[in-house]
Amino acid sequence: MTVIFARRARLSNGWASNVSITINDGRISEIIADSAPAQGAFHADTLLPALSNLHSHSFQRAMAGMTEYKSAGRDSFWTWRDLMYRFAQAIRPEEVEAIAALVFMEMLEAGYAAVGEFHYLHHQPGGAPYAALDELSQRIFAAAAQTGVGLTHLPVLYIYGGAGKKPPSAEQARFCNDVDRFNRLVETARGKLPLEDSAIGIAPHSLRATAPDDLAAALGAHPSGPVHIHIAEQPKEVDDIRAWLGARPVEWLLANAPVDRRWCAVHATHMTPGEAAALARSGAVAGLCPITEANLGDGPFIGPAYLEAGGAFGVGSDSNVRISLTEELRMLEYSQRLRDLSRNILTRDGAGVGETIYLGAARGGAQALGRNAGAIEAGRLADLVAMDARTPALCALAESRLLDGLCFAADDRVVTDVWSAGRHVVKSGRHVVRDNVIARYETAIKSLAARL
Ligand code: NGQ
Ligand code: ZN
Repeated sequence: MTVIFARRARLSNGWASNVSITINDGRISEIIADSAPAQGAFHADTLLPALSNLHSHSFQRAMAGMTEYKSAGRDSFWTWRDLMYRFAQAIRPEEVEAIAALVFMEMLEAGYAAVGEFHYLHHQPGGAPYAALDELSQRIFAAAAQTGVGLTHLPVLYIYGGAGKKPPSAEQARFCNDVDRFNRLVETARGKLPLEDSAIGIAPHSLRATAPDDLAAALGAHPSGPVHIHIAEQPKEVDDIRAWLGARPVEWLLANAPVDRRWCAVHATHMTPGEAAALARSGAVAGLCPITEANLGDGPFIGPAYLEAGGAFGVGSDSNVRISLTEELRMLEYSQRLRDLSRNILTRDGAGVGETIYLGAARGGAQALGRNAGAIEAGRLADLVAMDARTPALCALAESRLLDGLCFAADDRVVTDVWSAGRHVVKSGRHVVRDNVIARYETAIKSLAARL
């Protein structure tokens, strides 16, 4: 049993002072406001529900900074993808593990308690399976066990090279399975999840990389658990899907798949207002990755129409070019302001923007990961983050403005402690096995860089 005593905490019905929170078996068992600190309680300043990072390809962290130069006449998402595919060819299993451990550690230090790892590096270069079909899933599991991050593993179904059942390129071979082998991979990995609160879902990569019959077959084999899909990230994808299936991607998905609260529509960037309202009504979570979407030139999310319709959303760090919770949320709102030439877009009913997107992303991220978290409530997993609100960027703010200050005025250095399902993995701003994780990452990245 652990007890945290927080000077203040953001409970689901508002701010409370002098809050004692008891954690048993990874879950919050009791919350008492206006309490005195129990002996042996851990003292925190300001306690918040910790976010779930709903979309990550951890291996891409190791190529951060390697694609920020002109390679084509006009660089784009698609020219970045060529470089990324080449990079993905070189990675070995022990490197997958070391990179994922670094990424999970960085996420925890930024204030995330859990991650949805959208995992498509399955096989050897050229496409032959490893001796264990789920070898690379096991590497992700080892990294989650080492760092203590809450993991929702999302093995990816990747079959085709592009819309219209285009054959995969040689570089895509590492990603590919037919539906039968994919189902076997998921079931094998399911039996080996690393921590009690770990979960598994499925991720049809995109409408480009699957076809309607494969999508239906995979969904039929997995009637419960999270379903994540990349959708409508780039205008070319919208054009390709319309040419092939006769509808825009989100429009097609909503008409042809049983989209509901299990689903996470990753990006969902290029939607009409009608699609946005329909996606919101489906109950699915929009998986927004504002830093990566800016980095890759995807475009801004259609926030006003989606929020107006009451849509659920969460945030993910996708390519992991930069892992920062505060920057991710800030970029989400700033992308809206830059498009609309106005301020305070992602909020309704007079609540602050930072408060709206932080608490919304906490709930939506947990929903997308199939994780009973996202709010400080008895019975939920103890995914918690403590920040130091006495820091200069926050010390003058009223409680009602603290989350706005966190998103717009502060940075991740205000995070002091993080608990993932009650595991106290970040203390005084540092992950508890930080040095070890970094040493292993440095060894791995030097060996990998030498082969690029
Ligand atoms: C991915 N990235 O799965 O890593 C993709 C690129 C693809 C983003 N969509 C690969 N941001 O689209 O096939
Ligand atoms: Zn992605």
